[in-house]
Formats: sequence, structure tokens, C-alpha cells
Amino acid sequence: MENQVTGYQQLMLEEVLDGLREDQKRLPSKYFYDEEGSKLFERITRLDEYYPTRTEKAILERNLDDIAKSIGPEAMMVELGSGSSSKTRLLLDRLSSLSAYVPVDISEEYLLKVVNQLRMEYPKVSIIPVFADYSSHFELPDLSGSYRKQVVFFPGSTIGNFDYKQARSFLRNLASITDDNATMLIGVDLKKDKDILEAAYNDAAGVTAEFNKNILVRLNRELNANFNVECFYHNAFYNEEKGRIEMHLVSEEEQQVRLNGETISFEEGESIHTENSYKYSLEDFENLVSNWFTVEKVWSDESNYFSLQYLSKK
Ligand code: AVI
Repeated sequence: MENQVTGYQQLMLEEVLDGLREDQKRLPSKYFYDEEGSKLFERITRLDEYYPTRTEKAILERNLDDIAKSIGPEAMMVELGSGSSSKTRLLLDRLSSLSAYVPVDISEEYLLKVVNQLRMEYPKVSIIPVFADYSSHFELPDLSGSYRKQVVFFPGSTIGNFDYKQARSFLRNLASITDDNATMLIGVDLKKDKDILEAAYNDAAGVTAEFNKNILVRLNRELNANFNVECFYHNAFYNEEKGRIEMHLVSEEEQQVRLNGETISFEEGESIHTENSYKYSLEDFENLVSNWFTVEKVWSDESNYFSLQYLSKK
């Protein structure tokens, strides 16, 4: 256990230092999600300006029959991410003959809590947690013979936090570890008016700003860094050319930060790029997945803000 923690922190230290040594400083967005970061993200999902979560849930609710019909009976549902959301429960309630539910998450402690709760609520479903970082290579439990079809549930447009290269290697890996007849139910945020996009990442209450800055709080605590969090401000904007929201932390002044014996210097106005959130047109997304998956069905809301897509393996 101790070794595992040390291993993770070592990897984190290396990734963080690599990013902060670049000309355009950057930090991997997966490090947003410590306990506080996960709570802040939960608050983001309830903000008026942040349309993705409620829109995706409404799409799921409205099309649940059709979605359940597409998935069919006795499926093995693999969920990438927490498995704690109300969207998971909608599916678990509706897919009554589910053979197995396999939530995949990097946080063992958190996942065990979720799994214990779900086991009480769904005593008939076999729930098999997998502790893994799904953004790199991971394995699925061998349950062959006990289900008809694997369906990977990847909600929230989390795929948008991967750049194209990462998204392709994620899809390639997923295709390589799943059965030939596997399918995927994936949430994909769509391209839309810049003002709506920018408002979603610049909420009036400042929760997204706090979420963004919390990554520095985490580095101070876990890697012994000495960022003066008050000397950075949140900046999020839509990069039209790249089709993505970019989040940055901008240094208010010229300053120096110490991390693991290294000094990182900031000019006034220099930023750390902390997150990308890619937005797709239906065509962009079909092209992205086309080496490995066919888009079978797309469900959307009236404004075409968000899509839930059902893919099958090629
Ligand atoms: C988790 N992910 C899909 C969120 C997004 O919209 O890209 C993370 C987030 N960042 C700021 N607000 C929400």
C-alpha cells in the first residue's frame, strides 16, 4: 500500500515537473480530482451555467427505453469514472437483467465506498470494481460466458479532456481490451455558441475558478510545493481554432515557486495551462472514432448542446 502511494506520487512529481518545465507551462488535468477537487467538480455539475451534466441526464432519461433496447439484455456494463452518479442509477434501474456492473476508477477508497452502497441497492447485480487509470492501459475482468455483450459507459464528455492523440490511444486501447461485439455509450459535448461555452467555465459564483486553483493547493500539500495560490487567477476561454475550452492559471506577478528542490519562475501574466475540454461536431466525433468504432445512434437535446452516442466495435 505504502509503495503504491509512493509510486503514484513519484509519477505525479515527474508529470508535474515535466509540465512546468515547458515553455507553455502545463499540468495534467487528472490531478484536479483530489477529495476537495472532486467535491468542487460536483458543485460545478449543479451550476446554472454548466449545462453538460443536466443536459446529458435529461437525454438519458428521455431516451432510456431506446437506449436499453440498443444495449439489450444480460449485458456487462463497464463504467469509466466514479460510478456514483444519478446517471449510473438510471441505467442500473432500467437494465434489470444486467449480468455485471464493472466500475473503473483510480481512487480505490472512493470506489469501494460507491461499490458498497451500490451492492446494497442492487443486490442482484454482480458488481466488480476495477482500480485503474483508464487513461492508460488497463484490463477488464474475464467474465466470459456470463453475459451477452459488453457496453462501456463513459458519460460526462470526459473524452473531451483528452487531446486528439490521447483520445485515439484511449479508443485504441478500449478496442483492444473489449470483445468483438462490444459497444459503448458515450457522452460527447457539442460545438456551440462561444458565449454559452465560455459561461460554463466562468461561472458567476467562482466555483470553476476555485476548482482550477485547487490543483495548486494539492501540489503544495502532496508535493511540498510553495505556490502562493492568491497570486494566480483563473482564465478560461474558447479556442475556436482548436475547438476546445482552455483553462489556465495566470500569474498575477513575477514570482518564483519551489518544488522538489527546483525553482520555477513565472513572468507577470504567464500562465499554466491546466485543462482542455474539446467540443465536437457529430462529424468530428465520427471521424475521431472511425478506426475502431461505428456510430450506431445519437441522442441529443433540442438545442443540440450535448449528445449521447451509441457506438459498436468495427
Ligand atoms: C470532467 N470534465 C468533462 C469537465 C469538463 O467540462 O471538461 C471538467 C471541468 N472543468 C471545468 N469545469 C468542468
